[in-house]
Amino acid sequence: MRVINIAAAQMGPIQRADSRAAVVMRMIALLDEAKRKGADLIIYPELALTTFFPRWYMEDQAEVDTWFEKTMPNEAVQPLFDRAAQHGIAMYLGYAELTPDGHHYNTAVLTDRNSTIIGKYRKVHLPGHDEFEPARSHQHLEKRYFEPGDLGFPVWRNLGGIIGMAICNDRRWPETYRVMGLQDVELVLIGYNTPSVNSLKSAEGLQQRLLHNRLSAQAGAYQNSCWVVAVAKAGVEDGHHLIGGSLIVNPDGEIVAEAATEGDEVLVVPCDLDATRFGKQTIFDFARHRRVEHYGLITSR
Ligand code: ING
Repeated sequence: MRVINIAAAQMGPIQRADSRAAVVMRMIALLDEAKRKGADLIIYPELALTTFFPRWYMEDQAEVDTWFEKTMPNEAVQPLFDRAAQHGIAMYLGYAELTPDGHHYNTAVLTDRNSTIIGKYRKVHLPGHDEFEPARSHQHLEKRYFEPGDLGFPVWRNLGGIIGMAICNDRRWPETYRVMGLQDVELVLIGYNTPSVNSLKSAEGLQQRLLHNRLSAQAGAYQNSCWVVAVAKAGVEDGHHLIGGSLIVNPDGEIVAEAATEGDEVLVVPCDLDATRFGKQTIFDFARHRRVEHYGLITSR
């Protein structure tokens, strides 16, 4: 048994006018609750420090950059890092990263129990568009504000297991999980901000979004015999609704916990990393069963 007590820390809406300080206070409250429930690791959403700003069309790069963190940690989030170290809880934290040489990424970091950053991931699959599209009920300008991630899909040893990271749209792509699966990943951490209304296909409703959220995480978990934790920023941000549905999926693809609200909510589940072994040694023993000579199209197109 290699049990990690995992806290999925779903966050409710962050309004455009909300300060990072106010958000960090909410995150610390979630962290304290996770501690009370015995957590070893806490997962926050994608872009957890601000509203989902890619819904807003901006032309002034100086304004765009106000949504980005120039260093991590920094003055605004240091209280969170300090509290996590005090609790001895490792973190997955999603935020907008502006590098010293001027690159913009949709990023997540993984810390150890001392709040030391041991891993960084930059979102590879950027959905949406890069110019204002009047036909849309709302904009989704991730391709305008972020560059595609340049770090691939690494995994790290932490808390006695092999942990990988992804962000939001990444969870819809099987390649995301398989590249980590080929590195023997045991736990995939994902933050997301998912609009409940498709800006082009108004018919796709909340229930279908929640179905696809479950489907993506369950398939990734089952087909790579790993745990998947997907955590939402949810609720209505300046009139725009984001789905909740944060969930924890076991290596058999079964949902073991799912958020009941669209607000700040902590789910804590004991996850035995050894539960990944059976699948990896039998049905998903990649070395024994995969036939890579037939897979060329996946990397060539
Ligand atoms: N958000 C959404 C997501 O992939 C989206 C974008 C929604 C794409 C619904 C397709 C369908 O969950 C982010 N931030 O990627």
